Amino acid sequence: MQEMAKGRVLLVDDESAVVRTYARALRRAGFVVESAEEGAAATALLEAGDFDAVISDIGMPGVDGVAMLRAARDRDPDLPVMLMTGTPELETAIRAVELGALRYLVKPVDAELLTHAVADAVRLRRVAHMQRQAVELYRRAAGDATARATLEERFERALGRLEMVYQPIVSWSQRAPIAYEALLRSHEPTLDRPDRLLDAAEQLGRLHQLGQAIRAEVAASVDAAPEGALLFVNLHSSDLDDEQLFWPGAPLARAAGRVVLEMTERASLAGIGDVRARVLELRRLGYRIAVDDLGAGYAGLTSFAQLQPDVVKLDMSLVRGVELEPTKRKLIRSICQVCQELDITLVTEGVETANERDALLELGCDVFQGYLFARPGPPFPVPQF
Ligand code: G
Ligand code: MN
Repeated sequence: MQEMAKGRVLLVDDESAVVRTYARALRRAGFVVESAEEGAAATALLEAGDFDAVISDIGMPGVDGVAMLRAARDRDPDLPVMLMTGTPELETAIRAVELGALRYLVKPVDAELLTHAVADAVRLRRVAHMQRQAVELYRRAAGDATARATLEERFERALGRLEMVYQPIVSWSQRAPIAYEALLRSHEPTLDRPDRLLDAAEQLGRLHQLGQAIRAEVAASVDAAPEGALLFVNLHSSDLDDEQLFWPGAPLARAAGRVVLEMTERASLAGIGDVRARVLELRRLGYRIAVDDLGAGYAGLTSFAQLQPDVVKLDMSLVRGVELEPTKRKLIRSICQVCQELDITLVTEGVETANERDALLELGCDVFQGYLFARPGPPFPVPQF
């Protein structure tokens, strides 16, 4: 069996006798040696081959050893280069070390010293290579762990700093709020938007925990709500898979008679087992059910049949500019009629202007939510009429 090579070495010197002698010593010690007698040829070899070490004369015509050293290190910072000189000068020695030469050898170099120096260099080269790989692995692992830890930490802080704000839902004919929608906020600055907080909960598999925290917050505010006003609470579709939602003793369940649970049309209910039965169970607990964002999702009117809602909330995209768009008006008029026939309360969301309000009134709507009446705020904002 052929003995495994100890490493590939590039030997450069403009004196062929030196090249011959040193190459023989290195080969005898088990190295594979390639050689060049001037800098340009050496540089070409460096570009083509992958060497474990370079040993080069300094003073050569053309590309000298120092220039070659610079080129070699630019290409591969882990490549050990040793420089030799017959006329040692302090200045070149300093330059060589500055450029990262591993050693500075004075000719004639003893064969044993030469082979030891090259063996050390090759070993260093391998260690450097492994170190680089290890650092790379470590960086990748550490990066993942840091990202996870920080999201987890931020989510934890956000949970501790939850706040529910409330926006009135008003009856125009009564000129009074009939309900308030609870909306999620957090004082954790990096997760202060509800969509970000929900995304984080989803990524961390903690949606149920967030839902429970929201329901507990709302439950704690029920007694402070204006008399007779209902509280609307947004459910995430995954909350339907949370047993806690169905416990009769859970904090919000005890106030179920005053609570309307909103199920959004934006997210699909596919994947949630037997939605009908679960919604029926919520009704048995005393909750009322609303379909949220009607007109924004893909479920279309099927959710009417599936959820048999007490309340339907028309998405603000249908409300926006309603006074200018006959198609929107036609659609809203039909929805309004259907809701009246089925005894469903229709809420139009996102009413921002008096023109929108008036157009909606003309179409038969009476219950509004939007900045025109009040922005969401701490419990419980008084709407303007
Ligand atoms: O998806 P859902 O309908 O639950 O979302 C209600 C969101 O709409 C809240 O974030 C609330 O702040 C926002 N909102 C409420 N009223 C208005 C409004 O008049 N205009 C706009 N652009 N947003 C509103
Ligand atoms: Mn809502």
